[in-house]
Amino acid sequence: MTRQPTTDDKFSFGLWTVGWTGTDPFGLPTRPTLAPWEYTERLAELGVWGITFHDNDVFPFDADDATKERNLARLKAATDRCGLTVEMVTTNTFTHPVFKDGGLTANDRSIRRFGLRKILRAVDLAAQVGATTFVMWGGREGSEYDGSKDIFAAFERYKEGLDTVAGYIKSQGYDLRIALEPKPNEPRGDIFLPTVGHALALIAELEHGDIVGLNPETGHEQMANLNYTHALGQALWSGKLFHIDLNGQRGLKYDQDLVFGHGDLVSAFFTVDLLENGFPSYPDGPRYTGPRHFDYKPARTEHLTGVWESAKACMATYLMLADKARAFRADSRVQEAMAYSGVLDLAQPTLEDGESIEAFLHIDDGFDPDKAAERDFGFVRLQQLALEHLIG
Ligand code: GLO
Ligand code: NI
Ligand code: NI
Ligand code: NI
Repeated sequence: MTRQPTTDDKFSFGLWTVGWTGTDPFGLPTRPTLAPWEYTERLAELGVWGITFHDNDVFPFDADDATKERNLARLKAATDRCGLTVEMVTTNTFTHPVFKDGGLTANDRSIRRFGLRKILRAVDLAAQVGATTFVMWGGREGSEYDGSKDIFAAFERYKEGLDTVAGYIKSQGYDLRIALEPKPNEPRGDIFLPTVGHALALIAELEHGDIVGLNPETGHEQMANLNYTHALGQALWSGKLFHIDLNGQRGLKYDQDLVFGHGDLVSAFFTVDLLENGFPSYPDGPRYTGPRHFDYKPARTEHLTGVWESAKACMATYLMLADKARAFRADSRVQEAMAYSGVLDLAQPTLEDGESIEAFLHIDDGFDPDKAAERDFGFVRLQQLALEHLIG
């Protein structure tokens, strides 16, 4: 077993994660519903630093202002009492049937206007509780049938919506950044912004893209058969890794939201290695310093005790992997293997400083492709050393 988490570890949990009662498309709840403020004390005891929530995790969709304020005050009192930080707030634009065709990209304009207003109100709420990240997961922005959407118009409206929200944040002077959360499908047959790459491309087209970044989720990238660690790496390289949703997924199926590490463990090891140790060749390069946020679902087979066990497991696994990733990087055999593999050579620019392209094109440096092709890279040895640290 590893050490007990502390607030310095910056672990955070969505209220909807530990609060999931086990309802799925085929089954009724298997656990009781608790009030949002009934989770805080236990989370704090476990060493959790922060919580996150959707507007409607705290008050019902149709709540009046008095109810909203009362519930928020109650939650705030509970978080203050046990020293939890509300680090992120998000909007639910997927549960109510009104959003069945999306919030920002619904074909029905009146629904888009309603959806945008709901998001803007949640932005106010986020600022009110001191959150610094506003996640936007467009779960219902998408389609089942290709003929049902004008894709050009959908992207026009997505951009309009995001720029309106980002512009509003700036105009209000809120200390808040938007983090888009890509997902390929579920609940829609196809969701817009299916991957980190798609989201980065949209952000590049925004007027207020400077305060819009990403909240990549382990399982979501893996549902698209993609490499989560690469996604984090590219988001970091782009200066856009604003937040993360850690969990576990086993292959191409529905969004499993398993405990972190209960999916692809080797991938989880390299995810933690990147988050904790950064890029091997860039000690002063971009690092993720935000919350270690878990977006998972405690299996519906478990009692409430299992909910706390699973939250503990997410953090314990992260800490164990962090220890192992540190030992991996410090191991002189690993450093040698990395050098042999040329991992650190990739940081060297391909062209000489100021080299003229004309000269470069005509240079005869005696390079022999057949000779170069003989090079051994030793990637397998390096990977096996990682495994040795992971399970040895
Ligand atoms: C669903 C998403 C969802 C979001 C949440 C935050 O698959 O992961 O849980 O993370 O709504 O906006
Ligand atoms: Ni998810
Ligand atoms: Ni998920
Ligand atoms: Ni998520």
